[in-house]
Amino acid sequence: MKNTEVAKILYEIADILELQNVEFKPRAYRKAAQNIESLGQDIEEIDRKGKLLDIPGVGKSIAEKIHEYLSTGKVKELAHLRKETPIKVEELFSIEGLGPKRVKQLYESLKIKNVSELEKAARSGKIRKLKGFGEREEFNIIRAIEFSRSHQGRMLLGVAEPIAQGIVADLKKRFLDIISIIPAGSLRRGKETVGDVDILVTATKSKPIMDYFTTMPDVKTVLATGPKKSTILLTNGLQADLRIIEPQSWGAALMYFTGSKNHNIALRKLAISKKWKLSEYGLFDAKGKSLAGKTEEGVYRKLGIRYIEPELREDAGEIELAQSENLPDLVTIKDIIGDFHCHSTWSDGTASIGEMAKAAMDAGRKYIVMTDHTGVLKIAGGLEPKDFEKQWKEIDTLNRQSSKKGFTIFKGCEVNIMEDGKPDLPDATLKKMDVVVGSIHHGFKNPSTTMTRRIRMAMENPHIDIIGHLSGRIINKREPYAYDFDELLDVAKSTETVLEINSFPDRLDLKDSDVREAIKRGVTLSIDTDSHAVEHFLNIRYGLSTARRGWVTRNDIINWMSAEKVKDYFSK
Ligand code: DGT
Ligand code: CA
Ligand code: CA
Ligand code: ZN
Repeated sequence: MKNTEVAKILYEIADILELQNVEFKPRAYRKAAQNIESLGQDIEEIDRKGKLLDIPGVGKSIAEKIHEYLSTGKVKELAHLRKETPIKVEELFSIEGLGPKRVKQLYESLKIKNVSELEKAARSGKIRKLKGFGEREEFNIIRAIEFSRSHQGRMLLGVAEPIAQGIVADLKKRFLDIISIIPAGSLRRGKETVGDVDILVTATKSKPIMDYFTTMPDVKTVLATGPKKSTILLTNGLQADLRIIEPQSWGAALMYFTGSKNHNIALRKLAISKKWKLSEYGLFDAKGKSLAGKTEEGVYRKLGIRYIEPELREDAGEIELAQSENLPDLVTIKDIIGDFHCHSTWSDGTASIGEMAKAAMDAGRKYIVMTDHTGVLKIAGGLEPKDFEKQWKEIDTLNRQSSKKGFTIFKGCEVNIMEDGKPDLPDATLKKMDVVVGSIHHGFKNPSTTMTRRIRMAMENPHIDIIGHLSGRIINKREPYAYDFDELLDVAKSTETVLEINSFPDRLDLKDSDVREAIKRGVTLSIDTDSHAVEHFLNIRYGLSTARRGWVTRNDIINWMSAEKVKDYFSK
């Protein structure tokens, strides 16, 4: 599928047009790109059928460019734009703090076109002299460049997973003799980023599968190839291995290549303590006789321990607990019937409340809390008290319709926690809402004592129920704010404030290790999508894997509660 590639081209056109101060068009290109990214269908197939115009947001001119790209591999207009504005936009935008306005200013005043020129200018003290910049901004740019450099090469789980599943689905469709196929490695363990994808396959005839894998349309480079294993780099930047596995070794290989490496090492030690040998080929006794290997369950059982879910396989105490039958019963998707954080066109979402409710219902939820942005966030279309009054009328109407389907829309908001720790909506408005999420969206760079006090005050506010994306990190882009997590866990516990696990692929905030710490301390969590578009409800699986990696059980979260119980829970 070339969907990601096409979207990337459209995003680039949007970025350059924005730098050229062109109005409206950037938004149209972005919208089309978003829709193409989340399309279930292959864009090439749609193009072949001449149905590009049926894609929402794709008009005649965008359709022409897509067709041109798919048939020639180029877009003349983009080449022209790049010549007019020769800036590596995507590269510069990946540096935290740089948006269109600043990138434009840097280009016009210092001719900065890419990150390496940016770094040179910053290190030689040229940036601090620009209007609107100072020493602090210059220092922040250098830090952001270093941060981004040290995180390169790892792809977000939410980007890699759909691509990997796409490859798996394609192979399954083409080769009907495939017995088992699965992406193992860090992806199967649900890690927030993956270095590469490790696909395992068992089939009666492996050569044609391998041949196809290394010549698929999206392959950019074949890094290694052989009868049992090949490694490819895709045009979208993903690196993937395909390994052919013998059926009798399937379980052992799946365990081995799921990892983690430390989990494997600990298991191997356990085998050795029984005078056995564990490898990717199976579990063998001292004489080399096979004891297990066909299934993962069989190998764990033979080793005398309960099956360990992939998300727990980090050698973080899971093997000991599996030996004593004390593994946690991890939360599953069945436990998630509600979503406490999503947005509509009332603020910066792309769909109406009704459309969002329908999408949540389709994703298996029984209720959502509508949490549009509030006042201060003008760019995100923040709502004022009188806007909420109007929004509630719409919600009441929708609820009268959807109650027949057993679905509830709760009234809420994502209120800004201001620098003084206060919400930017009056208490009188907050009081009328069912659930209030409080988040920080500006003023990130204060010292730890200030940030801790600010968040503490929000938790102590009786109207704020949930703290959204507490750390504020953006994976591969922005570090968490400075704050005293330990102290805040105490405050969350004593004020009964819920902490969110935000499922957005580049947030996953709280992160896995913080999740584990939070529940150890008895803090209650919610797993939410923060959806800004209908397709975002599907991101719940990434929040879920983060929760599972943090050893979360059903009792640690609020998402299993029925709508009636939610009302009850938050009215006290
Ligand atoms: P990644 O790709 O960096 O996100 O992380 P993984 O965990 O997918 O690591 P990767 O792709 O290098 O290898 C996949 C699995 O194969 C890994 O989780 C465990 C296993 N493995 C790889 N190298 C070794 C090794 O030297 N010893 C052991 N015991 N296992 C290994
Ligand atoms: Ca891997
Ligand atoms: Ca690998
Ligand atoms: Zn939000």
